Amino acid sequence: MLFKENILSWYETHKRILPFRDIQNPYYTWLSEIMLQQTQVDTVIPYFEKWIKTFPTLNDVALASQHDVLKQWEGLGYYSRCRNFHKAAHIVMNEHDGIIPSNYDKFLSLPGVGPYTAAAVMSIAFNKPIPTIDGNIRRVTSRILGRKKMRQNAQARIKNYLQIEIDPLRPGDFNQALMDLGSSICTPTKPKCNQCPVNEICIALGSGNPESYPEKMKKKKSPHYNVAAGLIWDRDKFFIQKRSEKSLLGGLWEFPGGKVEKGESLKMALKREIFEECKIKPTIHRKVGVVKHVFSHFSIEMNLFHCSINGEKPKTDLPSQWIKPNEIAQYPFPAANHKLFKILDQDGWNI
Ligand code: DGT
Repeated sequence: MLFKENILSWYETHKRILPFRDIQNPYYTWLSEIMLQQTQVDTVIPYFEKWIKTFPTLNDVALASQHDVLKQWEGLGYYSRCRNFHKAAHIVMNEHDGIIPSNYDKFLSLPGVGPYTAAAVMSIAFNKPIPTIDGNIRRVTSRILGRKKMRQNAQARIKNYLQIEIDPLRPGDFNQALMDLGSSICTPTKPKCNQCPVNEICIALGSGNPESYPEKMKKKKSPHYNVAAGLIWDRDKFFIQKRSEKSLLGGLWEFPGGKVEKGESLKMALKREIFEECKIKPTIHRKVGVVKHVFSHFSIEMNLFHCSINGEKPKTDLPSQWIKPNEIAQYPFPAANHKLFKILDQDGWNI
């Protein structure tokens, strides 16, 4: 049975129609691959479409401010992807005459580009026979080869197999066919093996229990933090600051606050955090609300309190602003803050 022929002819009739596919534009391919890291296709599509309307070329990305690119990325999460893409756009404009490198190593050296993204862009946009190995493709191949344990030698075996099988004339289609096969047929649970174009050679299917391939890794329990933050008012404006570039959610705007430490009440933590960050002791009023948000490695419960200043002005090392509620749309905020804005819109913004 001809593996690549079957995979490619299945792709012809079953491929997902996506706005960044079948368009020879390396900028689109690169952007979509970055957006698709840790994010589902359905979530990415509207962001991708809005982004390319705002920034039709990579040069438009390079010319935009970090604030403006983060505003377009707002809600998509993992914001370092956006900051790195922005930095990489500058490098392409300044050091590569505005041309996205078609050399694997040169492209790999750009910020935010790892081996997976480099392989995807090289194969899809530049027709280079480099296999991509993401979670879907690893699962498909481990089943075909009957590799249950994902030890280093199994990973190497997968890579070798794909390197041999990849179609040198249509490497991008080959990689995308395997991605689509993994997401629609060779799914983690209940794979639809009777519809699979390569079921005849699948060792995992032959074993009678394809779902058990590859062996699932035990997930570490992720920590949960209680966070207290302050909506600090001075008349009709409240205080926001920009999170430091190096922190999680870097470059987004936030309310002063932070994690509750052991033995602290929410209000004690809030007082401490505001004093540490802004050197003021505001009066804490009623709670606006509490919202939950799950990140990749931990989750938070964020408690927001109305606060008012007592004649003191916050002193912070971070860029800061006093804004009115109707100005929030001008700033990129984390998703948890948007959940709190919804509560404020419903219950009223006044203390
Ligand atoms: P540390 O000690 O560096 O781990 O951090 P903390 O405890 O000073 O605080 P921070 O700000 O890193 O932790 C708060 C978490 O809540 C963090 O994951 C970001 C998230 N978050 C989302 N929206 C906001 C906000 O408006 N204000 C604050 N402070 N945190 C926010």
